[in-house]
Amino acid sequence: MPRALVTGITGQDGSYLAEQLLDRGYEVHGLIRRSASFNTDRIDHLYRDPHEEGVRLFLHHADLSEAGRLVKLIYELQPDEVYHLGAQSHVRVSFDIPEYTADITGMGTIRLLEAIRESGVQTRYYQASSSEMFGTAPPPQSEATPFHPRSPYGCAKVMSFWLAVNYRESYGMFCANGVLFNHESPRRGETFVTRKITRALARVKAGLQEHLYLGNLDACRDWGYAPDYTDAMWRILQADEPEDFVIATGETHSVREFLQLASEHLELDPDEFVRIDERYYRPAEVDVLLGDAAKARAKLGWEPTVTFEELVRVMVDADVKLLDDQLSGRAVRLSE
Ligand code: NAP
Ligand code: F7E
Repeated sequence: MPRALVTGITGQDGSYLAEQLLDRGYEVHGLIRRSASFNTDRIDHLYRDPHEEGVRLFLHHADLSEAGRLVKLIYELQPDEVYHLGAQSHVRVSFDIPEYTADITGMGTIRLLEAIRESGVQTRYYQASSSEMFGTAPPPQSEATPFHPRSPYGCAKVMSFWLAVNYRESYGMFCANGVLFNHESPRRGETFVTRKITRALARVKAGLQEHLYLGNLDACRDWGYAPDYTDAMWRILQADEPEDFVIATGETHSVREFLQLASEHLELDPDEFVRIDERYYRPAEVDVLLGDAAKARAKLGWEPTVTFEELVRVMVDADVKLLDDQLSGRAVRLSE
């Protein structure tokens, strides 16, 4: 049975990836942070008491700030594949906590790669790289596009990208980057713009919220559906050689378009409740992201399966249902 270790298993992508790996017959080990509040909502539906027979999902307390723990886990688990998804992943927040972001999103990668190298474990390593690394580079962006990051988060991800390349070139390790453009789902963190919008719309429609405060509505993103992107991660690690791949839909839409379409789906007029608050502007913005995933299509047979319009509808419907369940006191699971 192949064994995978997933950092960031409690996040949006980690939860879908864990589901898909379990479906593919893997034993899955996830790294979770100690938290005073429960932080495993997205994977609770996968978790079973380890005392039961046939359990294939195991969670381990660790933090990307602690190298010794990472070495111990890699050495003890001897994973066949490591998916490094853990990060301080919020771009706007990275301007407020740049040093922490560099430590976790950047240095965390060195700690993990060193843990693999020092333990001598032969494993395939996936690095969660980001379109945010392209920053001001004009669209479309592909594997050949030079990076020009615009945030501490983007800078930390550039460092991690090159570390994965460097460990591949220096030590012959199987390290591959997935340069993923924005991908969303009903499990998206509540402060990223798509989820912030769909969650607020459900509340406005229900009469629970009067206004929605947003920042730059003109930014354009290439938005895909998260489970398609976690499938790409797995494909990247099954390739014969470790290579870097852009994963994107090849379509770009503005935040304004997302807002308009989502509002129309609930027969709402955004002009009536959306307000602009400059606090959500960034000191430096990434204006247009539009990915060219031709290499992934050709070499991995990867294709996005969900259109922009479908993604908007799925997210709005999920937030309407979530709110409805909360209001009626039904048990709520982010996994639904
Ligand atoms: P996410 O929902 O924000 O999840 C981040 C994960 O990292 C969570 O499990 C979080 O744990 C964990 N984490 C944060 N700080 C940590 C620390 N100090 N030690 C250990 N774990 C820590 O992110 P996502 O959207 O799933 O994205 C997954 C990865 O892909 C991230 O590296 C992100 O930067 C990258 N990426 C995302 C996108 C996108 O559009 N979603 C695009 C390109 C790249 P808690 O649950 O405890 O907070
Ligand atoms: O912002 C604009 C904002 O925070 C998208 C992360 O997963 O994808 C994500 O980073 C756009 C930006 O995502 C609000 O200025 C307007 O232009 O949803 P976001 P992001 O910054 O693109 C990349 C690929 C990652 O790697 C990251 O980990 O929306 N925007 N008004 C707003 N954004 C937010 N968050 N909140 C607003 O009110």
